[in-house]
Amino acid sequence: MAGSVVITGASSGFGQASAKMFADRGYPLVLIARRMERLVDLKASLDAKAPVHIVCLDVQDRDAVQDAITKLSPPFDEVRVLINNAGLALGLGGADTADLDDWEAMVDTNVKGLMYCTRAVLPGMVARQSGIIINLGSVAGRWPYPGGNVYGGTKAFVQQFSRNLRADLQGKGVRVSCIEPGMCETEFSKVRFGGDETKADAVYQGMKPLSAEDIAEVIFWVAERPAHVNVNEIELMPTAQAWSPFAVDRLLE
Ligand code: NDP
Ligand code: 8X3
Repeated sequence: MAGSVVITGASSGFGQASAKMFADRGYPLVLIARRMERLVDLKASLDAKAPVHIVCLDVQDRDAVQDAITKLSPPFDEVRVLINNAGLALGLGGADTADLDDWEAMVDTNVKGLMYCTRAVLPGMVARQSGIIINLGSVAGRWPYPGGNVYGGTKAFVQQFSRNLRADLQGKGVRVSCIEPGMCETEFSKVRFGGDETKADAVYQGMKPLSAEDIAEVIFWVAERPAHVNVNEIELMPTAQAWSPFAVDRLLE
């Protein structure tokens, strides 16, 4: 296969499911996350199917991201697909009580980390006049909900950054897509609630959420469209999820 697939946040959820899907087709994989032991286990499970290079780094670390991408050697050095997936929500509190450290960590990861990875792969893609960047947005970047505050704001950035990348990259042979899922059962809610599994489980109680494999299938389909087809945005939700009416605070006189 020509070109590698770089997946950030490959140690869990969408990233891990995507790694398995691309490995089944033999693509050289560059798998990035902070938890080394997870990456080692994943590589061991994929080694028979595809070449796998693991990189333990924090996408918030600009120099580490740049270094990891520029030092890739064959068969990984020509990045064909970047899946900008590493990200997180921290907390579901109101804006007046939220923890500023949580807010900064979301901005540093979901916005700045995604920027660093994008900037690191783009010169090579533009020089080769080919490649695709697939960004993980969220319904939270399109629709407000209580407690979504900064998390939703970071995902709105991802949506608009994706569109602006399309504008910059027009005529350069590089495609950009933004995938915006709704509720999906991964480690996402466990992370959001600081490891509280009871709270995380309650999010998906009594409904059927999307699975990581559902999202990996969409990512794979988007990546595999022919070079002249750019899927701009895809929003998807579990059938059980939809919108609420406007909230109205009625002042009783
Ligand atoms: P998971 O928590 O299961 O996976 C998140 C992945 O991101 C992990 O592999 C984690 O690895 C990695 N990650 C987090 N922070 C960093 C960092 N600073 N540096 C490197 N890697 C990092 O969540 P999902 O798979 O559900 O989420 C993936 C993406 O999809 C996120 O961007 C999320 O916001 C988005 N999303 C999720 C939805 C959901 O309902 N699950 C819906 C819509 C969008 P490690 O901890 O090892 O670094
Ligand atoms: C994750 C989906 O609805 O929990 O991005 O914000 S949601």
